[in-house]
Amino acid sequence: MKKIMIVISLCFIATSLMAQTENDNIKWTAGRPDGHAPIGVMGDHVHHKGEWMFSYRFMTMDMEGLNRGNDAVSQQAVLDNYMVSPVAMTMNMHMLGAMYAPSDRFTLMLMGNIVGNDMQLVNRMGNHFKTSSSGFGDIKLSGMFKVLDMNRQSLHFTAGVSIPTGSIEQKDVTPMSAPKEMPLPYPMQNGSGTWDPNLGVTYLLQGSLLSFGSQLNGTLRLGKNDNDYRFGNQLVWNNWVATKIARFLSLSARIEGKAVGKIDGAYGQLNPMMVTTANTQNQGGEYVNAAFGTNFYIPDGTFKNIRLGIEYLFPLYQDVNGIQLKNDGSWTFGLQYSL
Ligand SMILES: [Cu+2]
Repeated sequence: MKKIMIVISLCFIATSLMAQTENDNIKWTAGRPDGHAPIGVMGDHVHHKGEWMFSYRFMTMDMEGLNRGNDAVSQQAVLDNYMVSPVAMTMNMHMLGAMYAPSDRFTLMLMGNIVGNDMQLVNRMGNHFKTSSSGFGDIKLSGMFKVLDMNRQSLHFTAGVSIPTGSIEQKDVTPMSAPKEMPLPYPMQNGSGTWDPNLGVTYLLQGSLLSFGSQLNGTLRLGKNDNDYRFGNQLVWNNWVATKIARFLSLSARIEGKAVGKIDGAYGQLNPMMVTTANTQNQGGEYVNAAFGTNFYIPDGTFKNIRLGIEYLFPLYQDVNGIQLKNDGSWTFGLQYSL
């Protein structure tokens, strides 16, 4: 916790330094490498009337080892209560996005993804096995309303909905079900199965060399999906500082706080004693992550307005509900092109 407080204080010091850059009447601009947030942040900016933007992101996340709450727990302790224990998991996600601004005040955003999950597990006999799932995830449609744009500051509200296009019927063969397939646990599904509204607010501030952004985003899960459950609500708070070290290059640091609720309801086909991930009590938690990244931006010439972003995110603190795999860090690579 001490480490987290130090990093957060550093962010605030950086911010107050920036506040001292003179507040002339220049408007906030996307035309610099840190004019977009670190690539792991979504919906951080709006566009001018008539502008389009297309983006592609690849995210890969590793999880390994087990936590009960805030503390590490051994595989043996898990196998005392469950027939199977997760060992590690890798999640890969390809994300495609499009943005269009019908006016200076309003920007539309559409995001879709293809997700692939691989989980390694071990049973009480010590046999290791793997399960996999992949396919389209949920599609997210958002509208962004700019409410402030002056003195190098910008503020916009985001309202969106996640459309349940991702499958919640992912199955695979396990040693217990062979040769048949069985339904995979909650974290291995491609989508939420529910229509999830989300609301957000984003504040941006630019100095001559530094920039700062803060975004609060909440996702509500309403109703139940076809398998009689809904994932937990989610609240994410992101804060980032970036420094423009050249016309085409910036470096960024980010702190992310995240709270995810437990699953409500349960899928009757999953046995909660089989594996931790099939138990609705072992979902969600509180997380603080830190991330470092870089944005590369082409300000002019033939490839003007192409942007490349790379970001590495790692956990500072994770207090999970029940027993869950530990987040080990994730990489995001992205390409953005506006015209
Ligand atoms: Cu954009």
